[in-house]
Amino acid sequence: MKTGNMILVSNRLPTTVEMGPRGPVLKPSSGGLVTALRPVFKARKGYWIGWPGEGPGEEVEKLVAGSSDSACQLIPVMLTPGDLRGFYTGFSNEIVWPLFHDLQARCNFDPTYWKAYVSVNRKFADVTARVADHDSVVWVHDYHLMLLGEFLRGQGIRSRMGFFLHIPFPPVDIFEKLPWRTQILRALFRFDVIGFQTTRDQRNFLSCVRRFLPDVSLQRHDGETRATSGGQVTLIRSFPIGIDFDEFNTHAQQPEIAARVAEIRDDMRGRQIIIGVDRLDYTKGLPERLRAFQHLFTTYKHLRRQVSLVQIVVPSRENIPKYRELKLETEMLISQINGQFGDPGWMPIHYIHRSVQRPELIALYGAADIALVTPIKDGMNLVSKEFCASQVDERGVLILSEFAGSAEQLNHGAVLVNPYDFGAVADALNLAFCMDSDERTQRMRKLRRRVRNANVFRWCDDFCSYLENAYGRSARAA
Ligand code: GDG
Repeated sequence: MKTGNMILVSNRLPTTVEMGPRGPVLKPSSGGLVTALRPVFKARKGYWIGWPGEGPGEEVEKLVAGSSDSACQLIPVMLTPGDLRGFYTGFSNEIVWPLFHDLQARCNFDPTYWKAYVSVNRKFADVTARVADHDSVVWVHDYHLMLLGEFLRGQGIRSRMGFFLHIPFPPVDIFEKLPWRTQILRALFRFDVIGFQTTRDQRNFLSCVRRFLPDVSLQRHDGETRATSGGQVTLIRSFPIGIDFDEFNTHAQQPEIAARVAEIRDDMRGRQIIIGVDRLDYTKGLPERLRAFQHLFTTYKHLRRQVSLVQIVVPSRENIPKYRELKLETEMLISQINGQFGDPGWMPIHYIHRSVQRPELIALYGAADIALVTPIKDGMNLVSKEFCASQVDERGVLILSEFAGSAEQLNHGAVLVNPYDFGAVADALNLAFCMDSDERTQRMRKLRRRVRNANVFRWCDDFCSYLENAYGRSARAA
């Protein structure tokens, strides 16, 4: 079969337009999806379709079209402020994001959001249909674009089409709260392949299909499920996303980074460094982590002055009130802990509220003795993998939430915790603090092997060859 252009579609492009003093300028986008996909598409020919950020329409289109981020051509989907309110802030981030992370009480099921979601998915379909042909491979990413398959098929696009969900898929008793549950499930079955981060998400999705689409026939075989619905065959499987291991590993060994690692360790001399790196998001479990940290100094008094947490918090979705409240709560807890336990020679928490440059991030990962990665729910969590890839001297301990997707792969080397159990997180910190160097090395070696093998390039190849294969199989079945 002839393989045509790869067309990647995601809510955001890898570069975002921002207004500078002399007009719009392009900046790299942040967040897990773009970080993961950027290296894969740097070298690949094809198109990347997405929203480029806010700015004056024509200028933005010209700027994006002329940018040379990669071999891949960037195609902007222009959205109005109204689209962004209803589709992005509203449906995507006030309904799907909290619901799919099991936080139904945070949802705002405003019916106008659904209209905006439908209309923006149509806009994405219109732009995609302009470049897709029979031989294209269309790969749609994430929860913002769950209706795209249906609209593209409606426009007569018959090419291979896959969908990958970067966030968790919730259990049936949570998913059923979604007023548009049937429409969304139905639309997903217009893709040839639906991919999830973990087997847990795949299982949850299949339970929802059984409950709400009884006409879809499901056949399980060897980790994958073949779904037949109205003559179309869709294959469903988990594809845990990875990182570019070599990039972190190689950078971490460069002399400038090694020097920066030594400098950080010298600044924090006499104490173990605990690192936390998160977008400011309630799913990342920041208040819970801080409460566990507070608990640590009351139950393990000998650890006072012996450890410091360096917590990077990257600003995110600041126009949503719940995110602004979270920032206040986080900063209040940090100042409480520093006020309660700190003294002139020791600060329990070093708080960095901005995005740091990649080399500094790698140096911080490399300098840390312990990484504290405790989301209350996470599709995968790339930070847990980046920490391992940057630990070239293999002495760091990874404390990881059981509810991060990465726990399915990293359970043999990490210390797993329930992030809601403050006592257990404090115990894990004490265990990591006291762990001897042999055990640290043994655990970190296992982790690094796993992260190196299941890297992002393999993930991409796996998904794409599976999609190719699935298409062949469904074409034969049709
Ligand atoms: C979604 C899913 C899934 C963070 N701070 C800085 C910085 N980062 C980078 C990290 C990492 C990325 O941001 C965050 O990725 P995560 O996976 O932790 O989280 P989400 O943004 O929520 O991503 C998630 C992911 O998609 C991929 O499928 O794993 O579950 O929610 O790469 O390094 N980068 C720099 N400076 C910072 O200060 N340069």
